[in-house]
Amino acid sequence: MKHNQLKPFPADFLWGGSTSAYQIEGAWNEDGKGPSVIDMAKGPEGTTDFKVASDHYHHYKEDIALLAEMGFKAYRFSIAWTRIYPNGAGELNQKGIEFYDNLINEIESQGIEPIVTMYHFDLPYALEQKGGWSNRETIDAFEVYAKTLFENFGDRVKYWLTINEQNMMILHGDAIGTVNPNLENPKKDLYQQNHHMLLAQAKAMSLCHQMLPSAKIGPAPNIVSIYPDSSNPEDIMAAQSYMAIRNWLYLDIAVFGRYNTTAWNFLEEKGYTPTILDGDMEVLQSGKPDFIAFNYYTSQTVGASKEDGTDVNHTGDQHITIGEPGIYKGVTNANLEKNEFGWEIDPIGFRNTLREIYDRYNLPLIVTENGLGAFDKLEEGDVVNDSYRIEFLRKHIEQMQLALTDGVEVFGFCPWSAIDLISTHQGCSKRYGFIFVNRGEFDLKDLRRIRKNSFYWYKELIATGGKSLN
Ligand code: BGP
Repeated sequence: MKHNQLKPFPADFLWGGSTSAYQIEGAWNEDGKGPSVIDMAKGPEGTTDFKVASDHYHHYKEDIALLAEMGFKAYRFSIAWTRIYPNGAGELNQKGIEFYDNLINEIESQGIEPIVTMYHFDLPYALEQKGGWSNRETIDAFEVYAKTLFENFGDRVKYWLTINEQNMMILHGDAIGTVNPNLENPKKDLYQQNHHMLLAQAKAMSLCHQMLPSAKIGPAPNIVSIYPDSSNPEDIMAAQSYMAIRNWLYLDIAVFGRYNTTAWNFLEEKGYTPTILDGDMEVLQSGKPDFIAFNYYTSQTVGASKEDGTDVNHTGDQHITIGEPGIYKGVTNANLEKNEFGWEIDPIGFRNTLREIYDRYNLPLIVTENGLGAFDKLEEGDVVNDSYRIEFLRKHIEQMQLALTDGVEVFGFCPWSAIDLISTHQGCSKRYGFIFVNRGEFDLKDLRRIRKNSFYWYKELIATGGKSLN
């Protein structure tokens, strides 16, 4: 759709950036922090672990000052559950409360709005040992943890995100570490975990509304447009099915409190349906989000399943396979360019995604991740010329403005990542930030913070409220 005139970004638009605790903080076992599943996992050969990361735990003042210099209106970060409850439940770690108290105060003192993710992949290891999300006790532990966060930080934090990319933890449990390969039916178990996470999320949303009437809370899945490989009706049906299984399953429950019909049918067909106890559906119906946060990197394309052993494909990211025999087959989209890591780049798909989510749920949207991972180079004179990142973000922000002009209510943009951090699967050489952190995979160097070219570009964009784009 063409527009004669673009709508400007609202004056109070939340321009910002995102990080997550395990990827940026380091200090993995300091001041009483317990281990998370991430701390106990073994990463791919040749890549660093998350023990020091960007050492934000010790550099947070300097880091927040740099975000303020860029003009950030909002900063999305996550709280490490294991800093607050080292064993996931039980004894509270006062030092953990203190760290986030200081961090939030620092963010606020710089006039930045804190947006807190309560759980970003780093489940306490102690809970994992008792079955993790397969065990309903984890729901109770999450509720207590949520209450503690609301009690301690609710006076300053107005925006809460429940669970980061729950759909990726379920769909790609092999890559993110939620799957238990020793079980007879690991996928069925994943959908049981999913059901429990959804209950935990609904309880946290209800609790937030009871305890903090002026705060807002929402889920933060990874939602992307799904294209059919061709106009063949079989391909179109495959895309619809994948859309339901990948996207709507998660958001329909969060917003409407019910399982999506196509997705439920898929679970039945495959023998993956979770056990639902009396009262569960009432809990799901009672917790409602105020907005939808979502992460978008790339669209995905699927065709009809061939059921010939070729359905499950690597369609870009080497760690993620797409395909479900009998339902859809992951394919490459020949219309799209790819980044250095094989991820397809699709800014128009970003506009499509914003429109699709808004049309379906009619809730305000905030983008909590979008960005380009690349092997940035530090040049002489502390220069990092990441023009490719500027290009990527420019194109996506242009499409976001078009979506806004289409009528989509989007109130913030927090790209990944505010500062360089450790990639979930590809170490610290795959960088996303506006700020370079001077370290190698195994050589910590001086961890100096260096402004990249994108830092100055984004600063200007924020200062002009997006006008410098045009
Ligand atoms: C999202 C996660 C982030 C981050 C990002 C980039 O799925 O929420 O934590 O890791 O993807 O992915 P990667 O680090 O694998 O490049």
